[in-house]
Amino acid sequence: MALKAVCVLKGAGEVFGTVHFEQKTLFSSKDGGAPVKLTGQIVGLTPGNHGFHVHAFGDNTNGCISAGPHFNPHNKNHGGPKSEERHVGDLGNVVAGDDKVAIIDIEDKHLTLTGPYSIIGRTMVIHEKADDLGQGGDDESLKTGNAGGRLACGVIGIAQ
Ligand SMILES: [Cu+2]
Ligand SMILES: [Zn+2]
Repeated sequence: MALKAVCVLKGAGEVFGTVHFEQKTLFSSKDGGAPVKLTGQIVGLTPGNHGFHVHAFGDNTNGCISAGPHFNPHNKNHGGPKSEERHVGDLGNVVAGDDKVAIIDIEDKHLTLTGPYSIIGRTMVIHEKADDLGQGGDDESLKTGNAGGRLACGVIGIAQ
């Protein structure tokens, strides 16, 4: 049985997108189960890298800012998706082409759709700038990756 979730990202500007999530077993990879697969696309982006994260709260009351910081249940520093030291929500960058479209095709071992650390009910955010993956050499790099403003976001919900 696979768990499925979906997120529709919207913002104040022209950026929007859809992300589908799928996890093949009920356990996260860290518990010996399956990684989460993310597929979809985000449009309206400037060409290049854009930080892409799961943020802590499923709250869009004041737009994407209400989603709070990166989802970080284990109190780690910010990092890249392949770093051992990373927030659970750290998915690195997605890359937009000259057509302003970023195709999302990610497999991540830290995310899970079940249990106490499930990302369902939290928010996906696409950022203005590139995520430096914690390598920027300043304090902000270890918190946000210096990815700048929040262009669009959406709450991750259960899909059929
Ligand atoms: Cu973010
Ligand atoms: Zn982070």
